[in-house]
Order: sequence, then structure tokens, then C-alpha cells
Amino acid sequence: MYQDRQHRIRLCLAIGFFGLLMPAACTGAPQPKGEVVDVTLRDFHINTATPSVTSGDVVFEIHNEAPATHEFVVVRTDLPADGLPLGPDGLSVNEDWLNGVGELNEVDAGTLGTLPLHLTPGRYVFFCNLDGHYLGGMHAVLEVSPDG
Ligand SMILES: [Cu+2]
Repeated sequence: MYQDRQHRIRLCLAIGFFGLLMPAACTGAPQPKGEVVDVTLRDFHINTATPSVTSGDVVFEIHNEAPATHEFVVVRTDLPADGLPLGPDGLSVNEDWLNGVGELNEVDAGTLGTLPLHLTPGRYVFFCNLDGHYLGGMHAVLEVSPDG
């Protein structure tokens, strides 16, 4: 491992020397690959400029433009975006009854959250599941079509 790291550092220095940019290789944090789904969170609304994508690797880029922290949950469902089952509290969606495919627990106010997922063809709904936020309108649909 040590030698491997040394090798990588030397490689990065060499690449830097020749003026080429390989940030992923040099930081050790590879950028997630996939079709970008651009999402904007506001109080209390979710907008997406990308309502449909092709199946495969997808990267949700979630811009929280609200003054509050929000959550981002993705489920695969044919239910209407505003018709998901609620939990006993009546304030949030019962995620146990749904086919969850990924989530970010917290996207802080004014920050960008990134969620890479591998999506099969189908219909997905994403929403914020903090108390009352889903009911307030924080949900949207994503259609994923088969490749080719
Ligand atoms: Cu929220």
C-alpha cells in the first residue's frame, strides 16, 4: 500500500509537471460518473430540470437553495408523487412500505449534495421526508427509460 501511494504521488507530480489535470487520480476521490439529474430544493418545493433519464449510472446533483436543511429520498414506485403512504405520525412518508433506492439524510442549506445511483428502467419519486415537508409539496417524479 505504501509503495502504491508513493507511486501515485510521484505519478501525480509527473502529471502536474507536464501540466495535465487529473484531479480524480490525485485526490483519490473519483468523481461519480453518470447522467446528471439536476435537482433544486426550496421551502417547500422540489424542481428538476431533468424529469427523465436513460437507465444506468445517474448522479443526482441536489442544490439546496432553501434557508433550511432538507432530506433527499429516492424510491421506485408507480404511485403518484403526492400519493405515497404516510406513517402513523401522519407527517412523513412511511419509507418501510416503499422500495427505497437511495437517500441523503441531510442536505444543508445553501449546499450541493451529490447522490450517485444505478437506476433500472421504471418510475421513481424523490422527496424530502422531514416532518411535514413531503405534505408541503417536496416531491417530484423521475422517469427512467431503457437504454437504447
Ligand atoms: Cu425538507
